[in-house]
Amino acid sequence: MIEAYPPSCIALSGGAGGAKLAAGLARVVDPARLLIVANTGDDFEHLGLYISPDLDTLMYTLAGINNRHTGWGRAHETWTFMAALEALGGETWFRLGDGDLATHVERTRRLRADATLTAITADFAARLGIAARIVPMSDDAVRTVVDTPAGPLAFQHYFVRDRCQPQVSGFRFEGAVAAQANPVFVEALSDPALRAIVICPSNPFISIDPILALPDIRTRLETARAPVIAVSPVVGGRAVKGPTTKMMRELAMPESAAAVASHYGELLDGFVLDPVDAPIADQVRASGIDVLVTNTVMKTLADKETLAHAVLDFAEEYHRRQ
Ligand code: FO1
Repeated sequence: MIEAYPPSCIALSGGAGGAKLAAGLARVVDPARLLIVANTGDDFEHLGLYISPDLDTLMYTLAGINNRHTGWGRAHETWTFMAALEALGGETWFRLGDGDLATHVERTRRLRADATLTAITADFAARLGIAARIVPMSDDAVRTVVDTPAGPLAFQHYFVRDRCQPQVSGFRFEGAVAAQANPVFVEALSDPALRAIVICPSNPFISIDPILALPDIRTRLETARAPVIAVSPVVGGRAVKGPTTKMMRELAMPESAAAVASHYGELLDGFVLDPVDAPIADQVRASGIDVLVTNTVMKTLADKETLAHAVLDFAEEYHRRQ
């Protein structure tokens, strides 16, 4: 087990978009002092396997073995299992690559042997050579349910089986009230060494809100000594990836970065906007949130590192002003 130091930076993240910034942060801070808190609201049981998509996307991305084209699963994947399953009439709407399958089989085996998701993730990450700490937001079951006019949908049914087509009317995070936020996360929030809390550019509704729904987390974030800084997942009125702006439209919200900032509300000390959205910076500032305008579209590793540096400098500037 890698010696755990008090984290200087906590990153809240879902899958693809958030994982890019998490990877950038892991390159610019001492990774042993970076704590990445992963959304587990997308987790589900499928084919008898426990699947945790955002934990896996974060692990694979930090290990450099993520599939850049799909935004999930592994690179250089093979699909023998899927083809064989199809031939047997099994469910293939949720695609499991052969290498990715090993993650789900071994995680499921360990969970059945009473290991915690936290412990399993720490061991998998160490084996993948990841120095940053990745923890699930909770070891208790929290499941995102998508409310639609035709009734509630389990998250992966909405996201993958129905390809985000249904109109959303709201989200619920079943189990969140009774769940215990990961003690590693809770402890880090009150650590005097903490310099920054970063809400990565993931989908606010399905990747970040489940974390914020855990007991006392909003309060702990608001009272933490470190600034809470969110990077906008919306640029020029469009989501960098995924259904964020479609959801905003369906929730009758403006499809703008400013609407994301006000969605997080009181929580935020800082908000990072792409230069495309510089014209709305004053609108966000008007609600008492500091704004940094810098490139938030991460195409290269250098982009991820540059954004990570900018966010951490933004946090240090906040401390200087206290
Ligand atoms: N997303 C898809 O759109 N289609 C898939 O077949 C699919 C399979 C899959 C397998 C493992 C995994 O960790 C993620 C997978 N995802 C797939 C993405 C997943 O639904 C999303 O990453 C999250 O749940 C939302 O960020």
